[in-house]
Amino acid sequence: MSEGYRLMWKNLGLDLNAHDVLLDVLGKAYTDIYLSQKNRPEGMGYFDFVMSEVHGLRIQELLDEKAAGRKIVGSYCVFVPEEIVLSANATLVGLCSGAEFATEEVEKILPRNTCALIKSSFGFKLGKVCPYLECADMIVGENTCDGKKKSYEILNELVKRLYVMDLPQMKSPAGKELLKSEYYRFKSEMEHLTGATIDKERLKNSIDIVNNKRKAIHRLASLRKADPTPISGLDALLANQVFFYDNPARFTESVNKLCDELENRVESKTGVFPASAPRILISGCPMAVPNWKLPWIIETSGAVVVGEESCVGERGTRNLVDSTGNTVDELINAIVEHYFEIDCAIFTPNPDRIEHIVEMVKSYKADGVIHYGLQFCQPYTIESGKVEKELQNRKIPALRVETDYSQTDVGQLKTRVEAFIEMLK
Ligand code: BJ8
Repeated sequence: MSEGYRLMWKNLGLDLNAHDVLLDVLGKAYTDIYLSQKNRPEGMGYFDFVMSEVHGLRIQELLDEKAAGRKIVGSYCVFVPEEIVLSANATLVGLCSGAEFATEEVEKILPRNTCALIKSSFGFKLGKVCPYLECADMIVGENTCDGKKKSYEILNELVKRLYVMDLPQMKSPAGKELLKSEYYRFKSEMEHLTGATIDKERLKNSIDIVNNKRKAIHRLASLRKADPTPISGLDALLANQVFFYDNPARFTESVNKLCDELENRVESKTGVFPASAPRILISGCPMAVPNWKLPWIIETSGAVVVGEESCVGERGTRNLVDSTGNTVDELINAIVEHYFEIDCAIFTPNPDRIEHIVEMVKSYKADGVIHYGLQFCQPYTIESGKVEKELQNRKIPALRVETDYSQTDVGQLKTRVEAFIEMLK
């Protein structure tokens, strides 16, 4: 990445030496995992560029937005509605939590048996290596799992402005009411942060912008149903990860351009893997940048990932928000309806998620499901037993894996994944 960015990083308060180490590791991982893939669509060139500039040009853009009076809001969860952020004249960015960093420091303030995602978010803060975190005017936390909600009490002491959103735990009428009142509270907070008034027009416009991103991602997902699939699971995951960082309009345009190319590939039956490659659906915890471990293991073991039942994937994007409402309240209701359908494992009970997994197996013609649980993630690892049982009942092969962000278990995981793929063949 260009030397010219060093001053920008320094002004943001990053630890330049630690940041150099992070960029080195990231760059090498990207080269080994992404650039070594064969027969990639040309449209992935855009995403390669985004990744090469993820701490450079994109940060410069955000700082330019700030200089022009826009606010930057960071979040860790798909329950934070981008529609409300955009309509307050602010930009939402997902905060990195997909790599280990400063683990020793983190474990001084969080228990060792905390999931890798939470530890990672703290590691990026304590290690001073995340320019997104440092340029955010406000960070939004959410009361989802216990690990997150308790750790936000500590994060609150480390960042300048943390706002915590309460979230329901049950899909009941009272749960929906809570979500609605929390989205109204968030709307007021955003208005207070930016000085903007969120009216009907602004909301409608923002709903359309975010829906367009989702429509492009739906188009990409649907092209992966083809056999052979025209794009690797790794590349499709990257597009889903960039969803959280990029300028929304540019992202939509780039994904649609990629899809134009993929349509031609589907027509000519050009695939990245042979048609006989077993098709895998990944289900479970979200995979934030640069967490590519499991899909990389799967796709270097002779199978292809055709879908992700995940918040960085279909769980977060599958439905659109109805933008036909005529009042702010009707539009907020539509936003609530949309987000209330997210079947995160923090909900109890959570039967819709299992139905969604089964529906995805059918529509993506998956041969098997690999359930991905992060170690110490109680919601997903506990729910994985139910998921596995239900899949067995329906004669869908399933493998449960539990892992973290380290590389120490790669060999062991690969052996299990290879055996599963052999069985599918
Ligand atoms: S809506 S999945 S993005 S909460 S892995 S931190 S659950 S212990 S990430 Fe999530 Fe929102 Fe739900 Fe999606 Fe806790 Fe589990 Fe860690 Fe997790």
